[in-house]
Parts: sequence; C-alpha cells; structure tokens
Amino acid sequence: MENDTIAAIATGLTNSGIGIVRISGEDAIKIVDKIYQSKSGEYCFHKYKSHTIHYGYIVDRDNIDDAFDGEEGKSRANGKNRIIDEVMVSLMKAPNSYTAEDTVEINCHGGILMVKKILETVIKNGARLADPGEFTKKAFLNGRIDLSKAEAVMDVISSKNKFALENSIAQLNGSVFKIIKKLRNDLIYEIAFIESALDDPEHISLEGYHEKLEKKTKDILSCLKKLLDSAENGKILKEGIRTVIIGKPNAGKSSFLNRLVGEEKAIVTDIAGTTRDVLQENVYLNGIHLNIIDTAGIRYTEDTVEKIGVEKARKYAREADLIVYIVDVSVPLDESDYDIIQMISDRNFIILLNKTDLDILVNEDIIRHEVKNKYGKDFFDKIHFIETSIKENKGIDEFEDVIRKMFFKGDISFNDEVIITNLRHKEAILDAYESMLQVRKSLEDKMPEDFYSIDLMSSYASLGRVIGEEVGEDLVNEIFSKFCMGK
Ligand SMILES: Nc1nc2c(ncn2[C@@H]2O[C@H](COP(=O)(O)OP(=O)(O)OP(=O)(O)O)[C@@H](O)[C@H]2O)c(=O)[nH]1
Ligand SMILES: [Mg+2]
Repeated sequence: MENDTIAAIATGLTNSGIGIVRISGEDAIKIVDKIYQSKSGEYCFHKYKSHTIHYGYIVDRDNIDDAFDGEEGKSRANGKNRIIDEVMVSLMKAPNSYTAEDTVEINCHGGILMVKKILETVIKNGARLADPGEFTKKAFLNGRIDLSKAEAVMDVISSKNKFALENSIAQLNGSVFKIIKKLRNDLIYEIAFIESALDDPEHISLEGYHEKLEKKTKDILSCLKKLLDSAENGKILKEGIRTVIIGKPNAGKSSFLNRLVGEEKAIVTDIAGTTRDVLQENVYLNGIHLNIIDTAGIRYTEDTVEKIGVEKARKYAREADLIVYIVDVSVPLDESDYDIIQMISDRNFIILLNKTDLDILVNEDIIRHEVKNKYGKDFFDKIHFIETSIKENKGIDEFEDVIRKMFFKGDISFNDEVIITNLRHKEAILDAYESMLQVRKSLEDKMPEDFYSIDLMSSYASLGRVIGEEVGEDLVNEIFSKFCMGK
C-alpha cells in the first residue's frame, strides 16, 4: 500500500480563486498523462521536465477516443473530449519533491465542485484517495524529513499566533532535529568508546574516563533540562496563556471579558452573583494568544449553584498561567478580597483597579498598606496594578502592554532558543533525562562501565523517538492521522 499513488485536495474546501489537487507516487505522471491536454491539444505530460509548470486542460477520459493510449501526439478525439477545467499543472519528479516521489499538482479553479471533480477524475484514472497527512508521512518514510519536522508541518498550519508560527517554522527548519541529533551523537560516541574499551582493554584504556564522562553527563543533563523547561513556554505558545479573571461579585469581570473579546459573550448585570459558571474565550492581543476564563465572583454564599461556581473559580485559578484580579475601587476591601489575595499570593497575577470613573475608595497604596498590616509582608512586590474603567474603555491598552512585557520580553526569545511545543517530544526528552540521571548515579556509585552504557543507550533511544528513529508503525500512523487532508 505504501508505494501506490495517492491524491487529495491540498487547498481548503471553500470556494476560492485557485484549488490544488496533489498527486504523489509512481503512477502520478502516467495518470496525468491520460487526463492532461496541452493548450495545443497534445497528450505528452510524461515528456515534460521536472520542476516545470504547464497550461492546458484536464479532460474527462470517458470521452477520449478508445484508440488513445497515453502516447504523445494530437488527440484523435479532440472534439469529443469534454474539458473539465482550464488548469496549470506542475511537475516535480522524484526525489526532488515534497514526498520525494513523483508529484504532480493540478491548479484549477477553486470552486468546491470543480476541485472535487478534478480529484474524482484523477482517482478514476488510477490514484487512491490519500489519508490525512499521508503526503507528509511519505516524506518521512522516504527519509526526506525527520519526525520532528513532519510534526512541525502541522504546527505551522495550525499556529494560532505569530510567535507559535515563528517557532513552528524554526522546527520545520530543523531546530529540534539539530539539537536532538547533536545530543545523540554525543551519546553514541560515549557508548561506542565504552564498548570498544571493554572489548579491547589492551589498546583502549578507560583510565581517567570516569571524570570525562561525569563532565559530559553534566552537560547533557543541563541541555535536556533546558529543553524540558522550554516546554512550559511551548505550551503557552501553542495553547495560549491560560488567563483566569477573578474578583468579588460585581467587580466587572464579565465586562472585562466582553471588552477583550469585542462581543457581549458573558451576561453583565448590576446584580452581584450574575456569573455562575465559567466561560472560556480565545483572545488575541497583538499576536499573543490568551485563553481567557471568566468566573463567578468570589464571596461566601449559601446559594447552592453560586457555591459551585465559586469553587470552580478557585479551581481554575489554581491551574492558571496568569490571574487577572479585578477590584471594584468604588467599594471598600472586605474579607472576600483578603481571601482572594491569600489565594493568589504565590501566583502570576495582575490587579485591575476597575470603575475608576466612580468615587474611588480603594487604590494601590491602600491595598498595599492593608495587606502589609494583615500579613506582615508585601505580596505585591513586582505586581502590576492597572487602573481601568471598563465602562469607559480606559486602561485596556495598558493591560495589553503589561501582558506583552510579562510573557515576551526576555522570558521567551525566539532566535537562539529551541522551544519544545510537542507533548510527545517532551515525554521522550523527559525519559532521556531520567536515563541520564541514572548514568550520573552509576558514576557516583562507581559502578562498572557496562552499567553506564545501558542507560546511555536508553537515553539515546528515547531521543530517537523525537526524530522518529525509534518509533513503531502504529505511532507513525497515529501521528499522521491527526493531520489535515492533502498535507
Ligand atoms: N461605573 C462602572 N461600572 C462598571 C465598570 N465595569 C463594569 N461595570 C458595571 O458593573 C456591573 C457588574 O459588572 P459585571 O461585569 O457583571 O461584573 P462581574 O464581576 O462579572 O460580576 P459577577 O458575575 O456577579 O461576579 C455592571 O452593571 C457593569 O456595567 C466600570 O468600569 N465602571
Ligand atoms: Mg460576571
């Protein structure tokens, strides 16, 4: 099955200017030969050079004269051939194509019906409908790209913000591949050295090797640790910053969510306790993706439904990357505020001092002072306070600025740092890291050399999983099945 010729629509299934049907495999050229007629009426697609594009027609083969056998020359049945569409067809011969096989792309008019019709014709003439991701899977199986690059293809397509996109492009260019490859080279060198020394002790001495391997192990561990740490940022890049809005009832939480989303998504009333359940929305602020969650106002309540809402708010706050605590400055602080402050004191949070259009009873100084009095320390050392009036649309720009500074100045740098965004990669790197901890332990315990080599080998194998060198067919199939059609 792997070597047969596949075809799929590579462009989106909506009406658009151009649609592309992609064909890959041994018979790609033969198939197009049958259905492509040049502007001058010839059937000679197989004669074209690689990496050229041609203008002509796709014709319905049923109407082609029976005598037609795919050879070049004017079609004898020219008048009878029913033209399906006027097209541009490009040819990329193996191995210089996306899949490393003969690949033909038919650019036709982009109406859904038209693209489907072209695909149908290609299939009728010998191709098989591709599975999702099968073109990229072929590129991987044919050795043109490693698994980390193949997975980056999908990430590029599904990137939700420009930072994630930049990172996926870097991975597509091999950022993850290169570092994994280097680590594996280092490991295999040590494994080979130990093995040969054990095989041939007369010529290869292990004297002084212990210290050398200790240093190497330390370097590898620190590199793996850095990759694992980057996965935290990677998660934020891919899934957005999990931002939870909390505060007392009526502070303006739902109003804030609506303002960010630009729509009246959450119900807003002047009744305290309006929001009962959590509401999640995706917001993009200058390319930064916030996964923002509105919650029920936190207060003591006997109401069963509200109580559940308050519990949920606490739970979401515990799992947040960032908490936005909204304080209504027109009412004095009370126990519920202290409750919230206590809850978020060790978290990443921003305080919005909202309703500054009303008489102000609470400000930054008062909050700092009260908290210091109550807890004997300042929780708010590096915390941002932003004065807002959601009603009058004030302070929202400042909020966007603060978010950008918090997450993208210094914290994440895209030029020199490899960021792990793929959970599968993270797990494999974690396994490699744990094996290296074992190597370190064996070294500390002065174990015999063959002990190190077992763990070095398993670290090597775990890293191989990232780039697809040590993965089984099932996993490969599962990974590619998540791709979109035609990729
Ligand atoms: N004056 C003024 N009123 C505001 C401002 N922001 C929100 N409000 C009003 O405050 C009331 C409560 O707003 P919500 O957004 O429902 O507050 P909430 O925090 O979601 O409240 P709960 O869902 O009950 O926890 C509404 O009447 C809003 O119109 C503001 O900046 N100034
Ligand atoms: Mg609300």
